[in-house]
Amino acid sequence: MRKFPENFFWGAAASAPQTEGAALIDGKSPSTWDYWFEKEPERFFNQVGPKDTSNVYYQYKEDVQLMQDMSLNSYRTSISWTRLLPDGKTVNQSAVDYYRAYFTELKAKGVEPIMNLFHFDMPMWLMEKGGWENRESVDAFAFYADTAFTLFGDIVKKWATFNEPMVHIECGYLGDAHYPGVHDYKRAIQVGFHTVMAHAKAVAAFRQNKHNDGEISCILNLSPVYAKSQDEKDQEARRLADLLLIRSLLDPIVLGSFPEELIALYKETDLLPEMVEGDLEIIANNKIDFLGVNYYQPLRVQHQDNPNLETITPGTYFKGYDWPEKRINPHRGWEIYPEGIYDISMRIKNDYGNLPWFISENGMGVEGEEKFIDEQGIVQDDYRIEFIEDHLQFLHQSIEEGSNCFGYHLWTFVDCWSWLNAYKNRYGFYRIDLDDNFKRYPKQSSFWMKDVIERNAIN
Ligand code: BGP
Repeated sequence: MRKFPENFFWGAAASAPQTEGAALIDGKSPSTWDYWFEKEPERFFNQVGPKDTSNVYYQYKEDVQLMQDMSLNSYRTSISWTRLLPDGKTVNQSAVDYYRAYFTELKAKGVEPIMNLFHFDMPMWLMEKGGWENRESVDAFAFYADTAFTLFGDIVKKWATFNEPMVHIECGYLGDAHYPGVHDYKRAIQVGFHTVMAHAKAVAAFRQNKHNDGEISCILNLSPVYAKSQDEKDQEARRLADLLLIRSLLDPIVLGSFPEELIALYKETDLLPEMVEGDLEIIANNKIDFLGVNYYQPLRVQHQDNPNLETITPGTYFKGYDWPEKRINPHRGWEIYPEGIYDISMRIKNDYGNLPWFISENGMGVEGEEKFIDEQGIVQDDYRIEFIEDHLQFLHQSIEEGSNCFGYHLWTFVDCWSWLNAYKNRYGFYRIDLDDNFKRYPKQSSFWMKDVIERNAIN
């Protein structure tokens, strides 16, 4: 039996825009997702939109009860910026009532709330002014963060500023999975810089805010990067992929400064973002207390021939490759590589001061999961149990070797809506029946996990 440390955080993760529903109800103003769905519903899987996320706004009590029944001791979700401050300035009292009641309920049932502030849900009023491209977004976010600390700091003791900021940068400005879906590396880097500034100013507000005595973090997707070979060129591709996709955010957020190699590369390619005097000092002075790490699959890269420096993108420097021995999740196509969790863990220990951290997301998406429902209505998700157990083994090993990991959260508790993919891939411990008022049914993995949590151990 492999025991986990005492008081280990066992839980699950979600976000407001993916679970709340009540999209434009009780004063909430539109985020880019509400707007986009209205404009182009055909982009979304089966044309299911933000109104039809997991209905948590109305069913949170039932969910919290299920969490307690499963013995979860922590849960991460987010606050919706456009629900709390519909115009960016005025507090919406129904939002305050809802969040206070929800967080109080979690606490009352022994589930520690970890609250994140931004999970890809840019307010539309701000997007109309350029979103993260506009410097105004930095102070707008810091104001929102400070408001949340004041209103909820007496209940919430663990906070996060952003979830996977690399995703809104990449998917919105180097791809088209997020609004506005443009392809422009210079703009992407400016968005990235303003995001880091917004994070640092929110941390600064947190340190000054008298209404809370908690701790603050940021949640990053840290897919470890592996090279195709030991060949020098492939190793260089690995180093660049890691620099652009991992260290560009991890370093300023944890260490307080951007890697020198990154600044040099941006100077060389005329991509340095615009900064205001004093910005780097604010970043240096506002480091986090703990880190959230989302891990699904690694990134495998090889050298890219003929870099095209005119239409520069991260792919200019490296390209992906198919690793022949890959273990694949056949229901989602993503690689399964539990060893990756060990490598991340050791890296935080060795290169990032052994900062306290937790797995803030790990999980297995399954398309067409209804085919695994048995006569009792239970999804027989042995594949998910195996997935979690394999990852926990490597996590456990790293803790034995001194990693400062304090928790593991599965993505997600009840099946939720996932952006353009809507309900295509299911991830939850609980299945949601969309044809029957979002009714919740346990999956086999929820029984298995309850047992792990109660023993605080895996076999
Ligand atoms: C993470 C996000 C989540 C969620 C998850 C699953 O990157 O933080 O919001 O979407 O990925 O992704 P998908 O539903 O696309 O399989």
